[in-house]
Amino acid sequence: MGIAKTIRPYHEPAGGWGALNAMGVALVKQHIAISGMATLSRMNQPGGFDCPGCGWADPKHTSPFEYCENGGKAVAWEATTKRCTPDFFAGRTVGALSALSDYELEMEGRLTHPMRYDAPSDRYLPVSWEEAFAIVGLHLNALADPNMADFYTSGRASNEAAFLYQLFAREYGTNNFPDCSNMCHEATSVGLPQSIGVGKGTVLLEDFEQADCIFIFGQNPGTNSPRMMTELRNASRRGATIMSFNPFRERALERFQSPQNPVEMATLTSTPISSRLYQVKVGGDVALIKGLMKHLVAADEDARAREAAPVLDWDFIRGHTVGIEALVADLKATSWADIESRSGIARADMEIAAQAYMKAERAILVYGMGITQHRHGTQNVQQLANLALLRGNVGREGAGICPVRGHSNVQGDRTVGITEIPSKALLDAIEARFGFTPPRAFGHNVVTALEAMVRGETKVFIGLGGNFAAAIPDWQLTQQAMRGLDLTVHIATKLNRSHLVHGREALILPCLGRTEIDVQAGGVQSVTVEDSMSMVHASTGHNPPASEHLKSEPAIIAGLARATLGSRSRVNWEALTADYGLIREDIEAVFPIFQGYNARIRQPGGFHLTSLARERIWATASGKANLIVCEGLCEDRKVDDPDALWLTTVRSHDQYNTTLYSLSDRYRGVYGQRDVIFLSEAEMDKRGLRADDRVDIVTLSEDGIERAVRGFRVVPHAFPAGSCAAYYPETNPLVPLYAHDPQSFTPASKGVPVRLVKSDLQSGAQ
Ligand SMILES: Nc1nc2c(c(=O)[nH]1)N[C@H]1C(S)=C(S)[C@@H](COP(=O)(O)OP(=O)(O)OC[C@H]3O[C@@H](n4cnc5c(=O)[nH]c(N)nc54)[C@H](O)[C@@H]3O)O[C@H]1N2
Ligand SMILES: Nc1nc2c(c(=O)[nH]1)N[C@H]1C(S)=C(S)[C@@H](COP(=O)(O)OP(=O)(O)OC[C@H]3O[C@@H](n4cnc5c(=O)[nH]c(N)nc54)[C@H](O)[C@@H]3O)O[C@H]1N2
Ligand SMILES: [Mo]
Repeated sequence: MGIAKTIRPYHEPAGGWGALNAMGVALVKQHIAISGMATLSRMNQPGGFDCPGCGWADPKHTSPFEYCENGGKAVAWEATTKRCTPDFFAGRTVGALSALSDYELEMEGRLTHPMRYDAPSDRYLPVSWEEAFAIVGLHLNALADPNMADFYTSGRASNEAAFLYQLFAREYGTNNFPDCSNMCHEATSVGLPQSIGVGKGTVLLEDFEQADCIFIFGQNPGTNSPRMMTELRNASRRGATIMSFNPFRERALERFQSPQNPVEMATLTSTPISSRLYQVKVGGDVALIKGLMKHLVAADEDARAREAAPVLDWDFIRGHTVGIEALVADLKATSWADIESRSGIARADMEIAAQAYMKAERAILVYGMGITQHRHGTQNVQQLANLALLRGNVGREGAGICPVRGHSNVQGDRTVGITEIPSKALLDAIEARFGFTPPRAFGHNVVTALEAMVRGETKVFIGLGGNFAAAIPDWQLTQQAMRGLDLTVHIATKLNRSHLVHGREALILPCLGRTEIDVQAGGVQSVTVEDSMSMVHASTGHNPPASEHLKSEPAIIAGLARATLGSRSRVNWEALTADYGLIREDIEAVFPIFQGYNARIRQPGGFHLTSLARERIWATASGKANLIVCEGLCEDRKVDDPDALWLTTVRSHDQYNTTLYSLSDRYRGVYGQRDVIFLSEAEMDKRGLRADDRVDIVTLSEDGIERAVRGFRVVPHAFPAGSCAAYYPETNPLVPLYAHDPQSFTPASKGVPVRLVKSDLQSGAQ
């Protein structure tokens, strides 16, 4: 790694030459030369592959090469020329591998062979595909109840792979589909349907061209969806008001230099993005949004008293919503003092934002993990929906709610049936199409899956991608539970922690990545994905596979299904693997919104899955959009420790979830290290701490169990009172499994009550 551990504030705008330079470094690190650049040029192009990075949309997938630093890193990570071969495994016990860091594990490169854990030698040894499939079949068929197995999905899987996966698990007999989105946008999937009848966003990329006002809550686009910066930069240049609400002053939310713009690059100029950044306290969003709405309601009453134009959109509210009286009553009953102290933002400052919002003809509310990953995540989402509805900002051009999805196909996986709480319509449609009776009982989400593992009820875990063991909360408890399983199976492209935190038997099944050519009996195959704006389009790999032994995800799932279900299966797995067009025909039969699927993906840019809320049709029980009251200000649990701080766990600029591209975080000025905690000077003074001191971070647990990470370096940062931040996943041991949103079960990884203890350790090792 070789980078000195330094803290050096970053004064440049986001993007720009720093981003181009970082991209070059990533290519060199992955040993990719010119061919890497050729690969990049096919990203998000007609006939090319969909970027395996984030779920942000592309301008119809028809624009010239759109440069994105972190998209480029995601591709370089997959297209690396490094290989993790059986020789590598032969030389190391799993015990020895466990001592390597997550960064070192993935730096070994692409997995090349199916591997099986051999307990006597504590090593992974090569295994044939047929044998691997048979082992899974044996285990699954030996279970007394199919609900003793869990089928996890990470959101990179294509629609075709995800559909086959749910079909396999449902024919086998379970709805146990813990999914990465359970830790991510589940508060959206649960909260928005109650408010507006759909669990997805209501905007298209075009809407950004028309919005006068864009508010960004708890989302870091410069790092996690850099292609969104193009929309923000254009909006800013047009004179739209952009404001952000985030405990960090994220650099890209302040200033951005577009690597696509020759003038900005040559003259080292940049575009200011947010006209104001509100540094809300960690967990203070319900208070903040209520403050904004309280201003709107007051301004509306004032306007109406003066017989001026109303501030609220009363035609919309009366015609399309229910609950306005209760909402207004709640806002009036909530005091400014409470709103200010809980949000950390002064009433007068909130008024400036409210004024900008009420002046705007069309506003978009964008949000990310800072909103969803709380015990009150669903309530956060619903208060944002209220804010949009009060001014009729849903179902109009240039306006809407925009949850920014994480993984590139996390939304699509959900659309094609990865859900532990299937509707009757879905199960009936599966039964009608395939002729087997799927289980009706609801299954596990991530939290309930982990609880069942902890209780010893689960025996088999299968992971379609992802790094479950590292992404989950409460490692001490949950990783130990994973080690108690009979069998763990991971369909993966690179070695990661989850392969080492294994059950008594374990398999690693290496698969093709999205950039690679997928040849099946019926010829070269494409897959399809759905982005954050509900656009569905095809993705076709062009690189030769990393190894001749790899199989595609659909082929692996079909292999598992055949070995498990044998002749009792009603599904023709071979035919579906030979031609993914047939999988799409099945998807279309089960989900009528995909009508004309195979034809429509041939259109450049793909097609849009209509969202009813966009048409102002409300698929709620009331038939209207619901203005939902949230009691109080979500003070989280009473924490009686006067030294308590609220910790939020965030991504650096150089990671993709549990994958670390480097140990640095350029925009936040941190180099060569990740064991740091960001804290304001005021909070440091209170604790007698100085910059570079080392502290242990200890959760204020409710169950008496000690949760701590040790030796983290204090980095002064202008941060709100009572709040602090550190990196995910290093701090996942601090997030208790019980600390989740009771409605959506999203772990509260953005709101952990902690205290700091001076540490003797000089490194961040636990
Ligand atoms: N390069 C890259 N791209 C990615 C990913 C990646 O790891 N790397 N991950 C992908 C995935 S799966 C996802 S879900 C998305 C995640 O993308 P984001 O939603 O941007 O995720 P985070 O970085 O976890 O946190 C978002 C922001 O929330 C702020 N925040 C923290 N706590 C609070 C709070 O209490 N209130 C408010 N208002 N803000 C808060 C943080 O300061 C941070 O700026 O990105 C996707 N894209
Ligand atoms: N404390 C805390 N915890 C969090 C979060 C947080 O903000 N804070 N964020 C949460 C969120 S938003 C999410 S989405 C989860 C992420 O949880 P996951 O989705 O489970 O994790 P990733 O790190 O994205 O998974 C990386 C692994 O995916 C595999 N992989 C990559 N590409 C492919 C592919 O094409 N096919 C297959 N089969 N495998 C592939 C590689 O082996 C790689 O090691 O973590 C959650 N956990
Ligand atoms: Mo995510």
